[in-house]
Amino acid sequence: MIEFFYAPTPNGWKVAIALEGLPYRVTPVFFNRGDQFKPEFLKISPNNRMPAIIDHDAGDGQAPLSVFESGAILIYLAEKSKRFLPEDRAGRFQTIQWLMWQMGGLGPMAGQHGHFFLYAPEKIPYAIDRYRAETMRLYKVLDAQLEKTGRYLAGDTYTIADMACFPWIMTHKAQTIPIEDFPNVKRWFTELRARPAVIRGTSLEKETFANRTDFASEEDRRAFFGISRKSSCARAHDAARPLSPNDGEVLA
Ligand SMILES: N[C@@H](CCC(=O)N[C@@H](CS)C(=O)NCC(=O)O)C(=O)O
Repeated sequence: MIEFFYAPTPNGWKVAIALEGLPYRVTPVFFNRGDQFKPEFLKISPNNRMPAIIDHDAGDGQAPLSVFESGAILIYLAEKSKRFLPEDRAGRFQTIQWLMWQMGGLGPMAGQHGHFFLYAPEKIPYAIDRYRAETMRLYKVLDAQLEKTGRYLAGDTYTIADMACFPWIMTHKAQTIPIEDFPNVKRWFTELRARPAVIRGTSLEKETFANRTDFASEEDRRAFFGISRKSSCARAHDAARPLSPNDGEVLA
């Protein structure tokens, strides 16, 4: 059984999608009560971020194995299930390079754009313009790759690279990124959001997190959402808007 430390954000959904079909249980990470800073969580995720997993059945009588960083978790799950990561070297590295592109580029840049565009207490045009331009550039790169393959990021096969990128493209509407300008991204996004595992993964534990702004006090709330340790995901959490993969309306 895999224990999945989860909150409903793009980085959480990547792993939720990949876990579909595997035996797992969810341990919710409530940012509003500081679960990510608790010592027992820091033992498995020293960067105080979700997602993280513990595989209690790591195989061959091995001790439970924990993994943090969503990209590493996706590779771990793909190796375990022998799905979504091609075995041939070319396909494997085609997948891994686009996964790394998401982890180092699309996620952080779209995340920063979401932060400055949607949630920052003051609107800073320089920051908004910088991250918007970079996010748009990355959409263009994604579009060109999807045009080249005609199907998925790594070719004809759906892989963990697609799972990693999809939840970030879900943010396009809230971030007013004109997806119409990226027809291959739109085609790919439309196909992926109809996949049952994607629908289930991106809807995981909606009810559990429905009321997630219940901070003990306004002071606690402000301390958590203060600039010093504020991530855009946590602000999305705070905003508690409905998450709906079917219309691409989601925050990040
Ligand atoms: N690179 C990390 C990023 C994880 C991350 O930023 N998680 C956010 C939610 S999307 C988080 O746990 N934030 C908690 C906080 O801001 O204290 C990954 O991909 O796993």
